[in-house]
Parts: sequence; C-alpha cells; structure tokens
Amino acid sequence: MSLTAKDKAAVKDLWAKISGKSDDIGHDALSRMLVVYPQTKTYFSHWKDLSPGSAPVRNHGKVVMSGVAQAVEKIDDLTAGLLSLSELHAFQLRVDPANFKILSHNILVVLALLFPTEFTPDAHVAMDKFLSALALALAEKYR
Ligand code: HNI
Repeated sequence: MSLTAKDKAAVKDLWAKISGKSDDIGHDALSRMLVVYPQTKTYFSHWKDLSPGSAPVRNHGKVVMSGVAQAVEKIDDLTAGLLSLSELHAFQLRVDPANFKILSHNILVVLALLFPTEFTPDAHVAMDKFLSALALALAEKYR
C-alpha cells in the first residue's frame, strides 16, 4: 500500500492548510491517546502530569508534530527520512510499534474535529495511508 503521487499531493495540500495549528493538533491527539488508551501512559511515567492541558503533554504534542512535519518533507522516502527517529523509538525508548497506529488514529480523529471542511474523504484516505506509511517507517529498525 504505497503512496501514489495523488496521495502525496493530497497530504501536502492538507498539511499546508493545517500545519499552522500543528501544536493544537499534537496536544489534542496526544491527550486523547493517553486518556482513551491508558496503556500508552507507561512510556511517559517520568512526567509529572499526564493529563490533557498539562505542560509536558502540550510540549510533547509539539515534538510529535515536528516528527510528522519531517515526514511530510521526506514523504518520497520515509524509511530513510525517519531512520534516526526509528532507531530512537526502537532501541532507546522501546515503544511497542502497535502504539504508532494508536497515535495515528488519534491524529485522524483530531483532524476530523478541527478541520471538518478541509478533511474531505479524499484528504482522509491520503492522510490515513500517509500515517500508516509513517508508522511502518518508524518500525523499520525493530527488525
Ligand atoms: Ni515519539 C520522543 C516523534 C509516536 C513515545 N517522538 C519523540 C521525538 C519525536 C517523536 C520527534 C523526540 C525525539 C528526540 O528527542 O530526538 N513519536 C514521534 C512520531 C510518532 C511518535 C512522529 C508517530 C506519529 N512516540 C510515539 C508513540 C509513543 C512515543 C506512539 C508511545 C506511546 N516518543 C515517545 C517517548 C519519547 C518520544 C516516550 C521521549 C519523550 C520524553 O520526553 O521523554
């Protein structure tokens, strides 16, 4: 299921419309992930406050979205583009790759909420494929 030229164009088009709200998207998606899938909290047990709106959740929302921004830039070769980020998640952070799908899902939910007009079915399918490819690239170093 690789990204077609049309998918890539749709992702870049949507990204241009939403990236100004990147911090809000990251914060809301991360907050939801931690609330709705509490098993994901184990990776962040060193934070003082894991509740929505807390400083570490806000900050990490930005961090995650900077990774997504990097992926949009490297959309033609996600595996190479995200290799060091994959290494970090695999060897240092030891994040179970199943969680990448969970976060991707939450990002889609937030895009639908914040951008009901821009998040058309075509934009949705392109973004879904892109986030799957991103998750696969992040999982690259696990095997
Ligand atoms: Ni993730 C750190 C990007 C999914 C747990 N993560 C980062 C950093 C980026 C990043 C960028 C900072 C790297 C650095 O310091 O050099 N993470 C992404 C992206 C996704 C993702 C693009 C998927 C869309 N990370 C996840 C998931 C989990 C996760 C699903 C766990 C549930 N990430 C972490 C943890 C850290 C982290 C833990 C270190 C955070 C800290 O502050 O200790």
